[in-house]
Amino acid sequence: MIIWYLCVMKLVFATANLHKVKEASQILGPGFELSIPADYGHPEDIPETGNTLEANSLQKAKYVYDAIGMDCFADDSGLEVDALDGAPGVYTARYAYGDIRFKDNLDKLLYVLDGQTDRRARFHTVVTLIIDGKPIQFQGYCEGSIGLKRIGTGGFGYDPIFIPAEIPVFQADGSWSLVPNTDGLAMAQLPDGAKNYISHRGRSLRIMAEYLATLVK
Ligand code: ITT
Repeated sequence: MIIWYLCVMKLVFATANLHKVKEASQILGPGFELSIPADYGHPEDIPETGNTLEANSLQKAKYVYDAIGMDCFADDSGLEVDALDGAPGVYTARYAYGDIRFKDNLDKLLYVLDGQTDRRARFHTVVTLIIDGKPIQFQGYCEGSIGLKRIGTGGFGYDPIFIPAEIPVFQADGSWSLVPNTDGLAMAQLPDGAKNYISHRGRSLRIMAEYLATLVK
């Protein structure tokens, strides 16, 4: 059931990643009240055993809907690198797992791309929304490339080595416009609002919000 209370929509975000929760709250704004499975006594890692972002996103959302019984959504995200035929993709969170040569995922990706001139890549998010038990998916992409080293301290995950192709510039009228990222700024150098405007998560969640708005008209 869609619950409106003082025009606020309550949704459980099926994640244990608090960076995602912070971004989703900023992206969706005050019309949404987000909670997480840990708020309902489910702090465990939600299983992700699929071979695609779509499958894992659906698995996470269904797990939480079955456990908690509230309208919810999940976000499964991956970094798709052209020179690696789309890897690490669905394995982005575990890219360096078990490989003792690398201290973390970014370290491994920089190593694997050493000397590679084609560094094109994109972040891809699949959001699965479950309302009244019915799932629907939304896609979001952010095109860019993999930098040569880590830059910046904002965002999370791969943001210090992801160079978005376009960045938003704040206009005097309060809107954003997109311009080519000629300075090669990393995602981790952008303010939160700028990242959310161009990010895979921002794009997919805004489409979800538009869809939800159609349900309550
Ligand atoms: P949940 O499954 O609990 O939501 P997670 O961190 O495991 O959290 P994913 O399975 O979607 O999330 O894995 C996504 C991986 O991609 C993970 O390594 C993240 O650090 C990275 N990632 C996702 N979104 C990102 C973003 O906006 N910026 C940088 N890295 C991101």
